[in-house]
Amino acid sequence: MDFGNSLALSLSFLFLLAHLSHSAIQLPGWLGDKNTQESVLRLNKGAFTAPFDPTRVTPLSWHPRAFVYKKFLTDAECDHLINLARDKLELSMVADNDSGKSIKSEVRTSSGMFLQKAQDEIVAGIEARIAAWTFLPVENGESMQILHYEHGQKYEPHFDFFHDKVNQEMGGHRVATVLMYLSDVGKGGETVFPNSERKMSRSNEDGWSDCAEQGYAVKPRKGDALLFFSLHPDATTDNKSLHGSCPVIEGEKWSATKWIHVRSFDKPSKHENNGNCVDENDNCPIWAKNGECEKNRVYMVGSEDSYGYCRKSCKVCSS
Ligand code: PD2
Ligand code: ZN
Repeated sequence: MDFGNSLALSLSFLFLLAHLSHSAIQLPGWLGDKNTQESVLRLNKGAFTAPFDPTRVTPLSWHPRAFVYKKFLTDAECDHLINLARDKLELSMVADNDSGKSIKSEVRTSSGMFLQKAQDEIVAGIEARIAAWTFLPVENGESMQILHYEHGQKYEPHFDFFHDKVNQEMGGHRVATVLMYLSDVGKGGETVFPNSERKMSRSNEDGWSDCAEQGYAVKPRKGDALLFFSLHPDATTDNKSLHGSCPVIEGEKWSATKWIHVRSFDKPSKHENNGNCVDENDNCPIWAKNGECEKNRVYMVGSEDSYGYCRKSCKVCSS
């Protein structure tokens, strides 16, 4: 096994450990030991939420890595999220590729708003279920964004990872996105992956819009959730993760987006506090000694659009 693979494996293992130790605080345990259907996850304040049910997850594509979870949300949860957002919608913005600032753009014509993290028990329950599904801790997630698309409204194909460094200061790159569909859509509104290896293939149903023909498409169905990764397992950006929301042709579309970062989005890491001149892994000195600064440059040192994890040991800090 080459080092890239073993590094990715050990990163996954660390992720798992971080997730489990985090879960031990946030999610003290499974209750109800007879069968999964009766089990629930207990949240911090003693509230309960439905567990992650792996039998409802189907892999859609490996390039990009994308999965659909049927009925991830109950109808009541979907209606609750819509009701929290309905009166607070504003024109959606996009991040400017150079400055990282939020700007209005023809690329994205929906309206939306951000909830607060753990705003209420239902939101906290959904966030806990997302963490259980993705193996990524709740603290790595941004607050949930609720989106509303009316006739003709769309989000042109884009990447969820950032092209600027400003937006990576909190939590690093976005590694994964969970898109939850809160309503059925008469026609259109599909999520489309124009660069997917499964181009032009999709489930065998009628009623797809022309826009859905530009790649692999997923139809919005109330309660279903789509998980896809914007980074490869070695933490480089995945150009196959390009995706968009097709124009709504009939009806309206409500969705909720949870963007998840590689590190905590709630508290700044060492990396963000100390002018980037730190190692973020205890193994950095030994890896650097073994030549990994050259062999695994993107992870160790970074690239044009992201910082590496062993900048101190690789001696690339400017200060
Ligand atoms: O609402 C969607 O379907 C959608 C599609 C693509 C949302 C996003 N991207 C996003 O919020 O990043
Ligand atoms: Zn997106």
